[in-house]
Amino acid sequence: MSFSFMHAADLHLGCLFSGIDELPLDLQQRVIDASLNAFKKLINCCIELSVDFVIISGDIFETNRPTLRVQKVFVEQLKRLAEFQIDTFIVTGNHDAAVFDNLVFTMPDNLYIFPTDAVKIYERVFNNMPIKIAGISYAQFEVEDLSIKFPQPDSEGFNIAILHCDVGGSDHRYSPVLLTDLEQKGYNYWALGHVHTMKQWINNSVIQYPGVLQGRHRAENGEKGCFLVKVASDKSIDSRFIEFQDIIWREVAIDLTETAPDMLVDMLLDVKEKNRSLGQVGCLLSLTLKGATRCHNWLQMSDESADLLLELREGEERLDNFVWVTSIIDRTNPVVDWNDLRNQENFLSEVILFIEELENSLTDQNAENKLHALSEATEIFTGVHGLKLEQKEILSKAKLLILQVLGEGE
Ligand SMILES: [Mn+2]
Repeated sequence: MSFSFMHAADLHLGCLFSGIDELPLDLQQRVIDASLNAFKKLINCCIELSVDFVIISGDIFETNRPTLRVQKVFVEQLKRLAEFQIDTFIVTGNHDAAVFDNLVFTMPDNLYIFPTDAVKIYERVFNNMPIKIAGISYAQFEVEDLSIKFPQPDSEGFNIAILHCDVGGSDHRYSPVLLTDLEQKGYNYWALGHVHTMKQWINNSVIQYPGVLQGRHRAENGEKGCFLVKVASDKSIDSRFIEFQDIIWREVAIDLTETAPDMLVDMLLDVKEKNRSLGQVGCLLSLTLKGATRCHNWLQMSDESADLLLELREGEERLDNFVWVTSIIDRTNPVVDWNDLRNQENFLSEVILFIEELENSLTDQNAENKLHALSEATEIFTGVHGLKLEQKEILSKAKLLILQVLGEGE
């Protein structure tokens, strides 16, 4: 290996988290600190692995006026890197454009902030390999395509470009760029920021987004982190994703088809423990229950489902590696003997057979029209709107609904 670096982006230090109002206060504080804790974990790892430098590709801060506390954590952590002679290269993004004009601490000497008016290039040599690191920062919240400002690099050594941009994006505000334009520039590595989920395109150039370091709400679920990039003396790139989140949002679907009511609580407790064993972080877990199950009727009782949530949350607020069940979404159906109903030769059986006929001819245009009407009727009856149901799901809902209306349900 010739050298290595860490490529992070979108730290959003000091971000506000959404959907945490119902958490106990201890856990709320833990979530509020999560972006800072994830950043500290990243710095620990850089020191442990002795990387040669760190790149942060914009949106380091949630706003361009971070609080004193957030600024202090940032500066303290960079100073720790300085003690180990690890440089940090930063561009600003749309969230933190011009933030460095607003900070009240002196930045350490190991921090290199790219200017906003033109691409700047820093040069380094690691194990005899010359490295050039090019980048440009956002001057304000909205910018045009900044990639055109990057010069064609020379072929000597290893060339890195740092940019906060929207690859393939149609939004004109955040430096929309074309993937092919980045590829044609000839840089070995494009260290991108802005897109919050990890994404990579590996061809002649390695072009990648690490995504956020810490998820900020339920939609940013799953593992979050950044790339450890190792470059060999032949310039080949080995890039590995490392998790750094301090709190993880997870969504788990559980099929209860085979679950009897007396197994339900133990089964969900077991799901909770399995999630805890996945890592030493706090977990905010949303459960969706599915399947035609004997648990359905019990789950329909609101008192019981509220109790179930309390049972699953018991004692979690005291644990470092808590698993807090944020919600239980009940999408279960009752158990119905369709064969029996089908054979009854009455109005109900005729309707069921009609729906099943539709199920069997889903590709037919005529069926599409009937299906549309059926979907609207289901929405009117159930009061559920705007759900983009799959066609099959619409039909199975319609079947259950007709059963309910005609009074044959459990
Ligand atoms: Mn961002």
